[in-house]
Amino acid sequence: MKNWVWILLVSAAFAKHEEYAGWKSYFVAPTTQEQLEFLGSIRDVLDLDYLSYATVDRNGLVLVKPEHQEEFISTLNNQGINYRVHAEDVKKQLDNDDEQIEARRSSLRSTPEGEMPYDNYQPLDVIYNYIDKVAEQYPDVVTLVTPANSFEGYPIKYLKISSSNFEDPTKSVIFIESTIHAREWIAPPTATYAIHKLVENLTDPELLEKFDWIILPVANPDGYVFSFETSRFWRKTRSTEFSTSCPGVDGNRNFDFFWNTIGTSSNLCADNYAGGRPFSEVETRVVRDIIHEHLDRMVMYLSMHSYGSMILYSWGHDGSLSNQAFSLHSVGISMADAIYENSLPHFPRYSVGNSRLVVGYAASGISADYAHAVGVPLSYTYELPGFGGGFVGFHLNPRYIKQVAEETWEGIAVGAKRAGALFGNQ
Ligand code: 0X9
Ligand code: ZN
Repeated sequence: MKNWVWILLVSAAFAKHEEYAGWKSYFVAPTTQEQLEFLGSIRDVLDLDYLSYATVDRNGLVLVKPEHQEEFISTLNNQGINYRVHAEDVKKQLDNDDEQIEARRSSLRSTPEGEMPYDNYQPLDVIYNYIDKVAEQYPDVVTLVTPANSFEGYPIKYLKISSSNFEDPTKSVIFIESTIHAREWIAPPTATYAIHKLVENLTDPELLEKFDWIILPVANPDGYVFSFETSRFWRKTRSTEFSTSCPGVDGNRNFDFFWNTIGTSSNLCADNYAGGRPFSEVETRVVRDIIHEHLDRMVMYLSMHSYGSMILYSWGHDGSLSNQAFSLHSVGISMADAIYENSLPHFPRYSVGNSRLVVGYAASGISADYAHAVGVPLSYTYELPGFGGGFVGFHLNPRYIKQVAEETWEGIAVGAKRAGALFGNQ
């Protein structure tokens, strides 16, 4: 083959974001619960990818593939649902985002080894260096646990944080799991910031006197790395057990709670593919095992996702309420209030409610429902702030990462205290 052909082939293969050529993104603005439900119902039919969820009074953002553009537009027009184009050319927008993030990276000081910067999105090795360093520097309070390797062989790491080595049976356990969905890059900073506030900068000693903490900042390291290096919108794991051409399982559909009954796809290439069986993924088994190991003392489980500014609770498959609904709602509101008090005026206010009703579509096999079903009294999915709060293209502007980490921590801290008071042994 001629040299220039090789050059063309190689550059095409490595051109970034090429797979998103022809995709468009739209803001959608449902004005009634029926319209919101309708948007949820066409998700699978048109293979739509909601990056940010709408509520009745707030825009959502949806990615639409080239082959579904026409039908998407005509369907929305028929239903009278308001929309407007966000990015005419998703690939170009991603290229712009990259440039801005890179420009920001090069204008900032370089980060000393083992520090966790909050001025930009961080690759896995920076997060892992930070976790390792904290564990090394604070051995009396922090234990690093590597229960397994991911499908591709990255260690899955979590920290146990305790002033009594997890040996005091009267303390309540709080579990923060983050980034089971790869592309949700605002999640890891909220988890590492919680570590920071419990270990390096403890301003509220009660949080260690009464609680033991488990923090898993990147539950899906394979997917996270893949979303940095190859496909920005990668969501799933990267396992190839069920397909080599379409790897990956949606970690938040892989838990054994009404598994694969609704809001999942049997198409192996779909973003909400539930896997061949419950807990087929090592990444979800790690989360399951942590829940069971500490179940007798675990009062709150948080699964950190994005985007939408929502605090969601059970049940996600049918929209019914659990018999803990009052506590779930009341503590959810307390967390949202604490966040609001520490938020910025132009950030959207959190919505709190049943996940199926607030998001507009049903989902089965989600981690928060599993945790609640097996006995964690307070179990939530956090959809962290995104669009509307200052975006560069598809990213929450990196200048707001710190803000989100800080305000989310205020919510978590209030939630922990209320969880301890309601369900703890002290
Ligand atoms: O779909 C999910 O797994 C969660 N949203 S995300 O954008 N982070 O993927 C939300 C699950 C909420 N539950 C229901 N919709 N029932
Ligand atoms: Zn998610």
